[in-house]
Amino acid sequence: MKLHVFPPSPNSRKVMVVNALLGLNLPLVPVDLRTGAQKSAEFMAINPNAKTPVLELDDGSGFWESNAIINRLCSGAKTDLWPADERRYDIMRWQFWEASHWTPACSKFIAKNLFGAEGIDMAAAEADFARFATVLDGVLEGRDWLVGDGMTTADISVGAPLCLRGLCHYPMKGYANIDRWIARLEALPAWQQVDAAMQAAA
Ligand SMILES: N[C@@H](CCC(=O)N[C@@H](CS)C(=O)NCC(=O)O)C(=O)O
Repeated sequence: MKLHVFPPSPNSRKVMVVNALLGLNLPLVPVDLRTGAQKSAEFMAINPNAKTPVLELDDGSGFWESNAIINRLCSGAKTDLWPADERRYDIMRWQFWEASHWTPACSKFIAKNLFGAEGIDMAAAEADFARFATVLDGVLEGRDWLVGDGMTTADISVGAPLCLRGLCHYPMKGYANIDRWIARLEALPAWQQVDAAMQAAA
């Protein structure tokens, strides 16, 4: 198996962190989104959505959607990152929340401050960000991790978009529980390894 990734992207970060955390050492195939490599016929044969990341399986087919990829990788490794009990429903809940609400809220700041997009209503973007950051911060009150007592793929999925919070000026003031929780993720060597790959690709 191989992972097709663009290291600066939060969704690629998820699969790269899990690859490192589990010591899978799956080869990383870089896909430079800035050059449109994701739209090549070769790449679209493994992901017709023309998006990274993709897990290329041994038969050459592509398995896409970052949250599904990380759960699948963990399932093969039998790790508490994806525990084989009811915590999985809670993890999936956070992963749906991340994809449906959290990443879209962060994306407005990425579009404006990284890609220079014009015409975004930034007041609305700030309100949207505050709405969901308040939910996350509230749930993290008195907790180290989102689900159960240990880190799971929920933390990796929800934490990933925050890798761009400084660069893209997310309005992060006033969320002390998020600050503490993301610092825990950022202390992981696996997270730092992806930071290095992100900087090298930038
Ligand atoms: N829901 C998908 C989203 C993937 C996604 O949006 N990837 C972005 C990078 S973070 C991408 O490849 N964008 C390139 C494009 O849209 O052309 C997942 O979680 O894997």
